Amino acid sequence: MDIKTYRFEIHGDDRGQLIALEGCRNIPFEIKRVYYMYDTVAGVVRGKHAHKSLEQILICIHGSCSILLDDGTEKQVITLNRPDQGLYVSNVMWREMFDFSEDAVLMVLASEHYDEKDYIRDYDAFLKYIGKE
Ligand code: T46
Repeated sequence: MDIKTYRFEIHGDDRGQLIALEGCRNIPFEIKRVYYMYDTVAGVVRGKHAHKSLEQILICIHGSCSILLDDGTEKQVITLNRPDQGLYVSNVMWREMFDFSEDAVLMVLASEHYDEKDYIRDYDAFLKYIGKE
């Protein structure tokens, strides 16, 4: 599986660090939505779905967490633990987020507005959708 990760430029000076994210520049799509999760309960697994069209970049801007990506053939786990590291998650990719540190803040940049109809929340339905059933 071809996993795409990004390392964003850090504009650091004697005041501290700053990272700038711009749609269609260092983010590969127009950003239509930003959301983030924090205070995640220990041991919880989030996600467990795929999207029909949505593309996203996941950035753990504080703390750490792990992301399982599954294209229906292969699975890979990526650990996010740096505010300058982004993980591209394409459409039609099953994802699960787990192993959140207590202080984790996972920020997501999304290519589309929220649309429940874009979700595939059942794994067998996902396999069927991609013709792997
Ligand atoms: C994804 C992974 C990485 C909204 O009202 N607007 C939103 O933009 C989002 C993302 C969620 N919600 C509501 C819908 C649910 O009532 O927030 C609640 C929790 O959402 P969900 O259970 O879908 O959260 P996760 O963490 O399982 O999944 C989220 C995204 O939904 C999903 O697109 O790829 O993060």
